[in-house]
Amino acid sequence: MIDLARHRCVLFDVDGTIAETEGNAHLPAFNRALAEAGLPWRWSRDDYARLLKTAGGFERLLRFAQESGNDADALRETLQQVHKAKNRHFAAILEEGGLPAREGFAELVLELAAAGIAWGVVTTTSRSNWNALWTHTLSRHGLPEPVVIVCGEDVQAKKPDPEAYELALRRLEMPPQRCCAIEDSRNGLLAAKLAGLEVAIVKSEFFGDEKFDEARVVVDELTELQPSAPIRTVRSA
Ligand code: XBP
Ligand code: MG
Repeated sequence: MIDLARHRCVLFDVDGTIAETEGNAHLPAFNRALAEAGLPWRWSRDDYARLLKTAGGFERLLRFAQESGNDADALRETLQQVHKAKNRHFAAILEEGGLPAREGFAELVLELAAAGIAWGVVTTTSRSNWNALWTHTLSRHGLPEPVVIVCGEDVQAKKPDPEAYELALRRLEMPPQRCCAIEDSRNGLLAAKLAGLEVAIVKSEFFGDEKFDEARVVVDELTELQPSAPIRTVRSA
């Protein structure tokens, strides 16, 4: 069980948790940027499922370059440009209006607010991607603004390192016992647990089969998480 009402702030991961951004926006944006750069690589959904084990879009590009036998160091600058272009395409895809928040997200944040519980964002995606999601997808729901936002640029080490969660707690001036995290991936789960937080997992498109034993609860949808109604633990198969 997880009782969100015991906490003063609920920290949300972004990709896969607030919206299914990976397959619907990051992946097509990567492929557009790779084509634009004249690189012959195109990623399928299966390629991307494997590459997602590496957190961070730039790190993902570097890893792919190494695995496909390229001199990743020589390609570093090109890949930095590809990553920037990917984030521009990501914003354009969201601006086109194609990506809703996950079912139950807006309702959950509004229920938390009504119960006096704040919400925050702890992601290792780029800040521009968070801004695009807020502007084009989330702002229409009339939500209170998150009380803390930690993005990839704010940390040296991405998830599963706990740095992003530790920074959020410092900014909030709260101990980990007063907050909990909602994540969709094992990397995110480990980052939050290492920072001392209780974690709820909501299963997502690419990470549904990962190992989530350390989570307090595993659910299929955010609609199953409510501040007023603690729910029973449902373990992944
Ligand atoms: C998100 C990521 C990111 C996105 C791409 O992790 O792993 O790398 O896939 O974003 P989380 P960038 O939200 O779980 O912290 O290209 O901006 O890195
Ligand atoms: Mg995620």
